[in-house]
Amino acid sequence: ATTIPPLTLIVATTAKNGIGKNGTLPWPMLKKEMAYFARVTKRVPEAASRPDSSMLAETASQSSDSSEVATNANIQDPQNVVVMGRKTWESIPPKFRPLPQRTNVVISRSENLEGAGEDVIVGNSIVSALSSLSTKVKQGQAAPLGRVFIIGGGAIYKQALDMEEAKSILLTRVEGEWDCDTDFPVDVDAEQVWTRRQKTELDEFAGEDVQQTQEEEVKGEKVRYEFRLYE
Ligand code: FOL
Repeated sequence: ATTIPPLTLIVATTAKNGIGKNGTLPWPMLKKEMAYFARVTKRVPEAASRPDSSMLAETASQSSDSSEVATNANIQDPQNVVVMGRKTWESIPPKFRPLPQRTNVVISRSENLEGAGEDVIVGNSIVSALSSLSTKVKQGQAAPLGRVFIIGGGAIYKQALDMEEAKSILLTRVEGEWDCDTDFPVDVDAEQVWTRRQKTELDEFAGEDVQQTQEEEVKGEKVRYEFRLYE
C-alpha cells in the first residue's frame, strides 16, 4: 500500500495543445518562460520546508556556526521532485541536468540513462519510480518530498493524467502557430474535469505575484504567452 502524493503537471502548449517537435520544444527558447518553470519547480511551499525536527540530533544547518547555516542545502531539507520521461531527460542540455535543487526522476525501461549519476532515480513507471524514491527517503539517501511535478513529455503526461493523484496543471499557453509532432494529451478548456483557476490561486500556488500575460522577443519575433493554473 503506497500512497502517492498529489501530482502537478507543468507544461507549455500551443492553442492546439502542441508541446514538442523533433525531440525539443516547438518554439525557440523563451527565456522568461523557462525561468518561471525553474522558479516554480524549485520552490518548496512553507509547510513542507519546515519539518518538525525537535526529535532529531543537531545537524549542520542547526549548528551555531552561522556561516554554514541556510546556505548549504542539507539532505534533510525537502526538495521538490521533477518526474520526466527518458526523451525529455535527453532533451535537457547536459549542462542543466540533473535539474538543480530538485530530485530528478526519469521514467525509462533501461537502467542506463545517458548523463545520469547516482542522484537520479530511474523507474519504469511513475508509481514504481516514486515508490523507489520513497524507499530512498526512508533510508536517508534522498531528500524528503516537497511537491511532485510531472514535466513531460506526452507519454508521461498521459500516464499521470490517468492517475487520480493528478490534481493540478500549471499550463503556459503559447500563442502562434508552431509546428508540433507531440501533443499534450488533454484539452483542459474542453474537459469538464479541469477548471481554470483565478490569478489569486495561481499566485498562491506559485508563491509569487504572477504576471499572467507575457511577451518575449525571440529571433526578431514577438511571442505572447499566458501562465495559467487548472485544477
Ligand atoms: N513547462 C513549461 N512551462 N515550460 C517549459 O519549457 C517546459 N519544458 C519542459 C517541461 N515543462 C515545461 C521539458 N523541457 C529545461 C529544458 C527543457 C525542458 C525542461 C527544462 C531546462 O534546462 N531547465 C533549466 C533552466 C535553465 C535555464 O534557466 O535556461 C532548469 O533549471 O529548470
